[in-house]
Amino acid sequence: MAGPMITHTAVVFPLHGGDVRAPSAVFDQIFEVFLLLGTAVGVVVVAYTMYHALKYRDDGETDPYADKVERPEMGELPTGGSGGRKVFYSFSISAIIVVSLIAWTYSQLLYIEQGPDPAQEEALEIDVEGYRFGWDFIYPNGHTTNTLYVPQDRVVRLRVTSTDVFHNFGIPAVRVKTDAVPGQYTSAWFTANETGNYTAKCYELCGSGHSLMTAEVVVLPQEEYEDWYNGTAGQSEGQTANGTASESASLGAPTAPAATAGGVLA
Ligand SMILES: [Cu+2]
Repeated sequence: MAGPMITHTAVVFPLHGGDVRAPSAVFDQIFEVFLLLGTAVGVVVVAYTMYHALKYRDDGETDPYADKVERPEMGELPTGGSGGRKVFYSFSISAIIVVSLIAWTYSQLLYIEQGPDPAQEEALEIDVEGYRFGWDFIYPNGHTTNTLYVPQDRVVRLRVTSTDVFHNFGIPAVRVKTDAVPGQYTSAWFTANETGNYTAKCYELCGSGHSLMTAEVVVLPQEEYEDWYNGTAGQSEGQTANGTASESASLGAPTAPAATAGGVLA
């Protein structure tokens, strides 16, 4: 693919910015539903087991039900006394619950994959370039930073790539994470509902500085972000990939092939 395409679009803040369901809310809900159902299943199974262990315990007496029930022989499938209806219902209800859960979870993950309707929400697009060992953030006006500034309650679409080796860009606080692969772009999106400082990290082992390959993420109120963005023209702080590559080479880190390091995004 050719170099990063930077489109010059006006910054427009939609009035319904906070309406979009954030990925963090989606993942939290999936977690809560599974936690709740898992707990419910655990309680039912353990309670049922304990109850029957107690009820049918060997208390030293002879079988008090000997004349009332017909005991299954060794190897015979118990029918539960009603033609296997109990087994049938248990299986059916379990299957319905499991299949519904899979379908629901899948629909939630599809939403994460596709992102909110572009007609409903105009996204802020930021290019992310990983290199050993740091991140450049390139804004629609071409401004480049090493700190990711984003407005609160706004859909942010990231186009992530790498200028040398495989990296992986992730911000745990807003539940976004995607591969940074040289020569191609992967996209991911998030909305940050609360202002504050967060940390982005590299999640693909990429060399001696991998664990230090972090970037600060600052979520600003929309007006503050707009002020910052309007004052950014012509004062970029990003590092070039080539400069970083030669730095790491002098530190003894393995150097990527020339075609990957410099050629792809030149
Ligand atoms: Cu990395």
